[in-house]
Amino acid sequence: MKEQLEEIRRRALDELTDGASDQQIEAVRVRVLGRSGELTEVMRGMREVPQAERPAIGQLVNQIKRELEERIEALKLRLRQGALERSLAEARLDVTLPGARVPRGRIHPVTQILERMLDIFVSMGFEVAMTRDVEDDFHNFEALNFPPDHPAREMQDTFLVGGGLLLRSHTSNGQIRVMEERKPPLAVVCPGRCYRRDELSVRASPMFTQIEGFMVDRVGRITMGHLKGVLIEFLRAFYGPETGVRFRSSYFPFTEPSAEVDIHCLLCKGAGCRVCKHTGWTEILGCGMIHPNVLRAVKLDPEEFQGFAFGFGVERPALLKLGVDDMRLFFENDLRFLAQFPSLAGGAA
Ligand code: 2U9
Repeated sequence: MKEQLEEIRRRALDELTDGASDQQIEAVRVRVLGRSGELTEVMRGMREVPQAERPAIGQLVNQIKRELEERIEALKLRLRQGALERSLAEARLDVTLPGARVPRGRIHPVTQILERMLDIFVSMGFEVAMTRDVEDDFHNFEALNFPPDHPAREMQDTFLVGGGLLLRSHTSNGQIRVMEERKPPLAVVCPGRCYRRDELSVRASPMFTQIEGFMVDRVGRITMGHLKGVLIEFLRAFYGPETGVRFRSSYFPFTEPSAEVDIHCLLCKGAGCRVCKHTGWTEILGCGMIHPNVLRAVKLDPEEFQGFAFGFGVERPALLKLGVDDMRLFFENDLRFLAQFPSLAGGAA
């Protein structure tokens, strides 16, 4: 039996060579050490071995078992290490290589100006409400006291999209919707895109950005004085504390009384130049006390409530503030132009 055991050991060790694969090692393990493997079979035959020789045979079996287990473990460890080294060599990462530069975007100059303007109104306690671009005739015209035959309602002035809908021609629709949904006191600014059938030119665009705002409370609490105070505060915060401001009486269907507001020409500071046609002033916004018919349209009693409203375009102040001389540049998406207005959110080129 001893010779039989030595033979099992010799054959196993012959097969467990340094170059043996995982499968070969496993095959030897199962054949020799497995539950019905060769060593187990030998142990079964112990009954025929004389009593006196049994301990020596038992010891030999255990020794062979240990020896083969150790050899198998050593070979498996070597295989694992080899696999790890190969994978490290193949998937080597050079951490000293320079990283790929991720181009960072910038906030569009008109949006930057819009946000600066909104910040000023928010600092005065106004809320910001974003409202819809596609609107119905009631919210864009009728509720704002536009007579049925007003030229702005004509197809040549407003984009009609069918089904009684149109692209809003001002953000006043937003203020109507806010007043329909909520009761005064309200102080809200509505920024957004507006659309009019103008040709794209140096000074105008068929799509432009507006901010309109309003404040409504009980009669006597909001006056033309508050309107002037809010607008002068806004204009001096945006254009500088020395900016000259004047109010001229005007007409809009949705406000009564109405006014247009001029600031000193930014170029000549009021002295008069070609840009301001030698008047020293630039028209910058429109405003007024909300017309009683507009309040009635949103089911507010004009005997009980009163308020002011104002509106202005953002692109023209952006042109003045950024020293750009052609409105079309804002809409062409030429990165060489846009990259000239780095913003807080933008990175290096
Ligand atoms: C409601 C009531 C009144 C908003 C106003 C103006 C005067 C105005 C234009 C200036 C140049 C817009 O960009 S522009 O074409 N706007 O002059 N807007 S008062 O009046 C409102 C708005 C909503 C419910």
